[in-house]
Amino acid sequence: MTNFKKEKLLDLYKTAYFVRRSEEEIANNYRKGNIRCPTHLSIGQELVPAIISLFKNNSDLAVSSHRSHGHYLGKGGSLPGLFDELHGLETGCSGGNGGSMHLIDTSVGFMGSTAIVANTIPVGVGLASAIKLDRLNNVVYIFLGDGATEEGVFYESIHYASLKKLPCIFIIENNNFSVYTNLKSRQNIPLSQKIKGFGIKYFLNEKNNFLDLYEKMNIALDYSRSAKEPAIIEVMTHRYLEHCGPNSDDHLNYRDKTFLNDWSNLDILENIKLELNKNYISEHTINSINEETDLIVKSTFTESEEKFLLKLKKTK
Ligand SMILES: Cc1ncc(C[n+]2csc(CCOP(=O)(O)OP(=O)(O)O)c2C)c(N)n1
Ligand SMILES: [Mg+2]
Repeated sequence: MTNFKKEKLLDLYKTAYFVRRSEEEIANNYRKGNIRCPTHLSIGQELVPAIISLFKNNSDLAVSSHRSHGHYLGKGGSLPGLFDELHGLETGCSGGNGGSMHLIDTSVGFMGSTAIVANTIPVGVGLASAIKLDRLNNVVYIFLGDGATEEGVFYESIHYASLKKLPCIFIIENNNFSVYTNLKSRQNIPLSQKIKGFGIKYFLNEKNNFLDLYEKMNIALDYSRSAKEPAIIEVMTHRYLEHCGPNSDDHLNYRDKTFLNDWSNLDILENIKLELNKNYISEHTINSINEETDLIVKSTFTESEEKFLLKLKKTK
């Protein structure tokens, strides 16, 4: 753990802040109408992307779903590629044809995200199968939400991965909601209990505890890589904004006040900052990281937007 603190804490903060600022930039500019695709932001859910970035290995693969900006960036996906994709430009990571829910950057092993809930889960299992057949030493991250575990294909996929001993890690970001419906109204038995029957190693992470997730990710990765076995990590998390779009929808009251307060006290950036302070990393250092990141994110977005406006002018 001490090693983690010394070597990784700043990197963890940098990625978490970078992912948050990138999505805030999207939210702040969305109302202009230049981004014309539905956009599911993961502001508040930066823990998983930040942890993933600490295990950077472009030969490890990843797939994701509709809320995938963080996973794409955490895996090292190109920021101009993301912003250009949102603006529908040919220079976007999917050639401008896919928008926010169809991201890809194979140069860093991010093999794609799609809009159909649970759609990429079996694709990830297929990739893990190919890795095993090719006798490679890599793993596949399969990112999904709690809602996706209600699709039959999730159970088929974990069954197949367990049966065939495939090197993949299912990372379930459980934000307790599928659009407006909470987990209790949708599932009668805890996910962990259902998973038990499939004989897959299962880990739970709660309360944005990044040290705990780092440790569990390490164990899961070592295990999956060496034993060629799947693992599941369920990460309790929280999205700050509406299901789809740049606004808060807390006034709709589908998430009760205590739930919202509990999570706002667990903000991942604030959590990491507390740990940075404990490790005598100064406010000045943190501010410099923030300023440098703000500059990169803002200038990359502006550049992308200008390209979009120029294209719009030409087509008029
Ligand atoms: C097969 C399918 N059913 C329904 C939808 C509509 N839909 C889009 S996102 C979503 C909720 C998914 O919840 P979850 O997997 O928990 O992800 P979260 O949005 O919470 O990140 C639904 C129902 C869809 N895109 N695909
Ligand atoms: Mg959810």
